[in-house]
Amino acid sequence: MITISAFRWVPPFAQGQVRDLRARWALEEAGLPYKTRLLGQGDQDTPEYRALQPFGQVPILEEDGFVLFETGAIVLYVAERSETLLPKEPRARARATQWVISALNSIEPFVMNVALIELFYANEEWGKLRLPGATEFMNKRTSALSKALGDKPYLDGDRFSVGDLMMSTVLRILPEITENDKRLADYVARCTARPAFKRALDAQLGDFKEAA
Ligand SMILES: N[C@@H](CCC(=O)N[C@@H](CS)C(=O)NCC(=O)O)C(=O)O
Repeated sequence: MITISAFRWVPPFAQGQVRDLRARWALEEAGLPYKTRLLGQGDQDTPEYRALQPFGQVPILEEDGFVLFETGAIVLYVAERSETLLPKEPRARARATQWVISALNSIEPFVMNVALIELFYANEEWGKLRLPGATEFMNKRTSALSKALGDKPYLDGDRFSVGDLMMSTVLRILPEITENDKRLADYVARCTARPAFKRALDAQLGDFKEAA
């Protein structure tokens, strides 16, 4: 059975955001059962875990001795077993992959620039100076994304794919993105209304509740 690593507990602001959610959601969409390997304080820095995840982060996926890190790689690995996530038609598959990479490479870094300042450096002088520029850059990217989405329900048209799974998890990192853009708000709401997302979120939150 597949195992996903996750933190045993994180502070409330991070609950529902930790990136094992992406892996859990993909597994739920694919109908694949999984168990969790919950990391306590310090476990991420043990040589054993670092050998599996060089940066000491969650999640990793383990299956029969095979180990994978990076959520992009993990959701694509899982998506290979789910036509819901990855269409069979080669060009539609390529476009779904394109949106996964776009979420991680063209949107997430700019969202994280803002999120990190807001969460950890809002009271630092440099943070106050940097925030408007970082926000402006992020907004440029998210409004371009909104335009590309247009009136379509999903990024590639009528069909949800692993690209939407990744993009919607990136967009929900910062509530202000969807508060300022109705089209992206509707898009994220559409993606996260999927029963598989709800199961994944409940599972992550359930693990935190158990540990509290
Ligand atoms: N690029 C990585 C990022 C993973 C990541 O940032 N994980 C966070 C939790 S959401 C983490 O483990 N943070 C602890 C740390 O970086 O030390 C991925 O997509 O898998």
